[in-house]
Amino acid sequence: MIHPRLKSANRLLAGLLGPLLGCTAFAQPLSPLNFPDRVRYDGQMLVQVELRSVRDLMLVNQISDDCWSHSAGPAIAGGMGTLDYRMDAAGLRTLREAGMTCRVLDPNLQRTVDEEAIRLQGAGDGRFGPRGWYDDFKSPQQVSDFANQLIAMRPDLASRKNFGLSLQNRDLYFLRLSGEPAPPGTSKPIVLLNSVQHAREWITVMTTMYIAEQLISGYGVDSRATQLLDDYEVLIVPIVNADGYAYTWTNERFWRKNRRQNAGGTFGVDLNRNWSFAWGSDNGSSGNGNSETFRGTAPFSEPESAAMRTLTLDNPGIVLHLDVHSHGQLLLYPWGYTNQPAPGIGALSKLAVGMRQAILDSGGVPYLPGQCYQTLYPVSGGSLDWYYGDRGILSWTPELRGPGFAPPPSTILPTAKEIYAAVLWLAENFCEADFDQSGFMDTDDFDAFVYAFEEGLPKTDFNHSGFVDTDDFDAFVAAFIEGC
Ligand code: 0X9
Ligand code: ZN
Repeated sequence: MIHPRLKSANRLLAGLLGPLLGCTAFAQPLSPLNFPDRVRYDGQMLVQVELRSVRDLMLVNQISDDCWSHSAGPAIAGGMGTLDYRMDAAGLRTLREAGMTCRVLDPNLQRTVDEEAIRLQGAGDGRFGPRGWYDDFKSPQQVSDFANQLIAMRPDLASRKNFGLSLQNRDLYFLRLSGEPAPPGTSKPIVLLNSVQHAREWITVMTTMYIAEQLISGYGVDSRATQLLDDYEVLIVPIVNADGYAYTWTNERFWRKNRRQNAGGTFGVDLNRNWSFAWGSDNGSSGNGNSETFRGTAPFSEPESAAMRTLTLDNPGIVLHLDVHSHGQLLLYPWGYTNQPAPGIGALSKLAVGMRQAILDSGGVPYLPGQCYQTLYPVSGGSLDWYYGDRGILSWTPELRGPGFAPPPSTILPTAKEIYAAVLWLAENFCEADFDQSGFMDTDDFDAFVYAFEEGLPKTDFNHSGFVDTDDFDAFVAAFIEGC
């Protein structure tokens, strides 16, 4: 803790020197270092815990509520896998005394946070190194400025729109990218990407911004970027949890939730437990405001998740969705709320396996595809299940690279590049004519379409015109004949 007297001396000094140096406090780079009230992590470490039984899991959950990552369950014979937790030395001792195998991944989280803050302060002068904008993580303002620069580069391809306000009245915005327009009376299928529902997962923002940049700067130059923007419209929400993300830059680096003041003096709702599909289960979320997975008082009680819902309903052409998180090198698909397989799991899994391969082919690291519930842990009220279960939109949650939430900045570009490769592959291999989502196309798809079309179901609006008519039938037949 900084001594309060030192704090006021600092303020005094800033007040005197600011005008002399011709600058104000706001001209300083936004670095956590400029915020003396930030939460400290003295004595805290990141520990990878090997779980062999449910008893192990229960014990570790008594020690720490802050799970940071996850490895594959099947990776350890006869066990349940490993999980990474933030804890102190006493917690580690308790686990070891109970016979559990623990590996300290980061012995000193405060040092990691300090090193990052010093680096970010140095990087805040507007000059870039060899990796350009991806040299280091970027503050909310820097992300917004970069979005504007991208749009200024190609206003014919890219635009930006606000779609709501956060709890603390920050603008929530998305980028819309699109090349050739759809034929009159129809619209193109839409890919929706969003990052940072969880405030501390900074690398996810860098990744979706990289995808935006690659598509914009690659249009007309790179055939794959061009094709993607001609075939689809792409919506990108770089910052869902606007208040939480800002808060991690100023006050608490490892904050996860939004900034709701809950009853009982606790703060924050986990936005990824606040969606209405399977909301409310204690298996995969918590009813306790103190918990890192607090689901809120009602589905969509939070303006940030509610605005995402509205954005989605306002864009009925969305066919693919990625909710980008970190970390764990996973490609998760529904369901999160149950271990039962989702109907249509064939297509979800086949496309996840394809994305894994595309990542590897691009020179990236291995990502493990799998159903969220078993591959990671139960999640109820998450966006993944809502997109798939409520809207019928194919949805995945990539968990990007770590280590931790403050990885070295050299991790940013390789991570962003591999996820861009996955998105390109996904868009190129997604097949709307696989109507029954079995993972391959056959006469069952034809039968399923005809049946749904006769019923007038909204999902047979195949040309995305806003209503179902014989043009949709013709569009489906054309796609079916073309094959996948
Ligand atoms: O717990 C989560 O919300 C995600 N993991 S994280 O470590 N980034 O917090 C996993 C979410 C998977 N998606 C859904 N089941 N909705
Ligand atoms: Zn997350």
